[in-house]
Amino acid sequence: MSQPVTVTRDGNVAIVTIDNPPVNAMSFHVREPLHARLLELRDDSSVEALVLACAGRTFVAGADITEFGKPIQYPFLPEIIDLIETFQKPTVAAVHGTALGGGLELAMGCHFRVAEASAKMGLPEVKLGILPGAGGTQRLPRLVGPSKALKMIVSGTPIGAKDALASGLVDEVVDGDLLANAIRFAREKAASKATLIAVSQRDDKLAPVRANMAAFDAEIAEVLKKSKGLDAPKTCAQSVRNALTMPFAEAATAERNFFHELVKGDQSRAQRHLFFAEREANKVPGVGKDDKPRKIAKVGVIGAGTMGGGISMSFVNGGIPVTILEMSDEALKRGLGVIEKNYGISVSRGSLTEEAKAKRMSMFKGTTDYADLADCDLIIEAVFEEMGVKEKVFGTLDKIAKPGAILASNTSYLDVNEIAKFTSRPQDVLGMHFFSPANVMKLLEIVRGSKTAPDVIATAIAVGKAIGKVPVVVGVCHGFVGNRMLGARGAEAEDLLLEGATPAQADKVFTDFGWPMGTYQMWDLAGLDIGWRTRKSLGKTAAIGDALCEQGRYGQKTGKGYYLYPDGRTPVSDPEVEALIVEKAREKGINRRDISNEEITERMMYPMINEGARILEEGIAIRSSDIDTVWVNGYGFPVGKGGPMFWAELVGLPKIVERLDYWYGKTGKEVYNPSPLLRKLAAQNGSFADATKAAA
Ligand code: 3H9
Repeated sequence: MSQPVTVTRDGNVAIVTIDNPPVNAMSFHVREPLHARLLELRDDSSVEALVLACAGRTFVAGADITEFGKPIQYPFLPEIIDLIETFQKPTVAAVHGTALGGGLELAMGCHFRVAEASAKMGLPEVKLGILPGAGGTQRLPRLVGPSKALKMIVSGTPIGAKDALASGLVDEVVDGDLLANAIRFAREKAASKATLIAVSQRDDKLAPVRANMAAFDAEIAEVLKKSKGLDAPKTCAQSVRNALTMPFAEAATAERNFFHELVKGDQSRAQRHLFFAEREANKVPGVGKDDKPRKIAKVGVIGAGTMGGGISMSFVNGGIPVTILEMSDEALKRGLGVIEKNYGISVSRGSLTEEAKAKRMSMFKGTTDYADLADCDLIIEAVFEEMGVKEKVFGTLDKIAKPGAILASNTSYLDVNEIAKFTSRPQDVLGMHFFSPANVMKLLEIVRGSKTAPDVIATAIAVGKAIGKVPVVVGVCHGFVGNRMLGARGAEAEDLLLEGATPAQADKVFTDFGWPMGTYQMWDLAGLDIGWRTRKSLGKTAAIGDALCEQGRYGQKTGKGYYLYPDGRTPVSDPEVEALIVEKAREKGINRRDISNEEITERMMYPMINEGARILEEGIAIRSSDIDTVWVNGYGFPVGKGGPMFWAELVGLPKIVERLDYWYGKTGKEVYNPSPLLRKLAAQNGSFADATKAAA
C-alpha cells in the first residue's frame, strides 16, 4: 500500500500529496502523518512555499464519515487547518475532482487555491445531517461572501471551478497540468513577497453585510423554507450568521460545538445511514466485477404516456437518445408534445436554455413501427398493466430486438418471470420500475427475474446511475418492495375513517412526521379511479373510496376527492366527505370514536414495517438498507428518519411487535400479524442489519 501522505520537493516548493483511495477522505491514518509533515515543513527554512495536492481521482472528498459517532483520534481536522494557517510562506491547494466538506475546508486553510477546470467544490455536510465542522461556515463566507456561502452550505450543492473563480473561492483555474501550475503559482507568490493573509483573517466580504443584518436574516428565512423538520440546515444558517456577529475564533468554537451536537443526533445518524445505504445498494450478490455492463448508446421506450414520456426524458437528460414507439401517430404527437411542453416549463423557470431544449428534443425519435427499435441497446415498455398486453409487446420485441439488447418492463406489480417467458431470451429480461414523474423521481427499482443474467443487472445499475437515478435491485413479487409496502401502509386507511378519523387528521399525522403528504392526499393526487378499477377487477370494495368514485370524485384531476381542491392543488377538508364517512360508518353499524394520532401511526406505519420485514425474510430485498433507499427516494419518506426500517429501530422493534400483536388480537387482520423475522429480532434485541448479515 502506498503512503497516505508523502512529501516531495520541486526546488524551493514542497509538495504534500495525500493518497487515501478511493476519495482521499481525511481518515486518522491521513491526519496523523499530515499533521506531522506540516509541522516539519512549516519550520523548514529551505521550503519557501507549499502545495497541497492529492493522488487518484479526486482532492479530499471530506472527513472520513465512517469515523463519525466513534471517539475521534487526535489530530483533529480543525487543528490541521489551523496549523496550515500559521504558515508564514504561501500555501496553495491544488484541487482536482471534488473538494468536498473537510476537503474544501482543508483547501480553505491554504492561502490560495488553484483548481482544474472540471473540479467541483462544496460543503455537502448538511446532507449528512451535520454542518461543516472544520471552519467551513467561517471561511467560506470570508471567501465568497455570506449570501453565497449561506446558499452553498444550506443546500450542500457544490459549484464548478468557473463559478468558484468568479466568486473568489479559487484564485486560478487551469486547463493543463494541475500540479505544475500549482507549483508555478506557489513559486510566484513566494517570489512576490506579498503580505499573506490567512482566510480566517479576511474581513472585506463580511463588513458590508454586517451593516444590514435584517436583510441577511431575510435571506436566511428564504433559504430555510424547504428545510422543514431538519435541524442541520438551521444550524448551518446560524453558524454562517455567527461569522457576521462573532470574532472568528469564537464562531469557530461555536461551529465545532454545533458539529458535535448534530453528529450525535438521530437525524445525522439517519442521513449517514442513507449515504452508505445508497452505495451499498449497488452491491448485488451474484453480480461481480467480471459482469461488465453492456453498452447502452440508444434506448427504445414503448408508450408515450405519462410514464413512457418521463422515462424517455430521463434518458435524454442523461445524454442517451431515445426512440419512442406509440400505437398511432396521434398518440405519438400528443406524447412528444407533452415532453416539449415540460422542457418549455424548464426554460421559463430558467433551469434550461432554449438551445439545450432544442438539443434535447432532437434526441427523440418517434415511431409507430416496432422495426425502428431494432438498433436499440435497451428497450423499456411502459404500456398498460395487463399480462395480455405485455405478452404481445414482449413477443414482438423478441422478434425485432437485436441480439444482446436488454428488454425491460416498467411494470409496477406484474410477475417479471412470466413476462420473460414471452421471449426466447429470459436472460435479457428484467423489470426497470420508474416512479412518477419519472424524469424527476430518483428511485429505480431493478427487478431481477429468476433468469436475468448478472451483466444485465450490472447494466441496469450502471445506466440508472448514469442518468442520475438511485438504483435498487429487488426480487419478483406483487408490487416489489415499494408498492407492496405502500399497500400495507394504506390497508387500514379506509377503516380508520369509518372508525372515527378524518382524512385531514390522519394526513396531518403524516405531514407532521415529515412525509410530503398523507395517504388520502396521495390517493387524490394519483387518482382514486385507479384503485377503484383495480378493486372492481378483483371483486373488492371500499365503502368510502367506492362512494367517492361513484360521485365522480376522482381526486385532484376532478377538483375533488377526499378533499376539495379549489385552486387545483391545495387540499381543503370537505364537510360532504365527512358526512359521507359518518353515513357509511352508520350503514356498517360502526360507532365512530376519537382516534388518537398514536393509533394512526400504529395502524398505518407499523404494518408497513411488518411488510418490510416480510420482504426481507423472503429475500425480495437484499438488505434492510435497500428498503430504506427505496422509501426515501421513491415515496418521500423523511430523510431525517432514515427510511422505514431505520426508523423502526429508533422506535424499538419490541414496541412495534407489541403493538402489532395488540392490533392483531383485536382485529385478526393479517397486516398486523408480526412476521417471524420481526418477532425474532424483537425478542433478541437484534437489528435488521444483523438479519441481513446472517442471511448473507
Ligand atoms: C465532513 O467532511 C465533515 C467536516 O466538515 C468536519 C470534520 C471535523 N468518508 O460515492 P462513491 C466511500 S463530512 C468515508 O461511490 P463516486 C463510499 O462509501 C463529509 N467514505 O464514489 C464508497 O465506498 P464503497 C463531507 C467515503 O465517485 C467509496 O468511497 N463530504 C466518503 O460516485 C466511493 O464513493 C461528503 O459528504 C467519506 N467522506 O462519488 C462527500 N466519501 O466503495 C461524500 C465516499 O465501499 N462523498 N466514501 O461503497 C461523495 O459525495 C462521493 O463519494 C464523491 C465520489 C462525490 C466524493
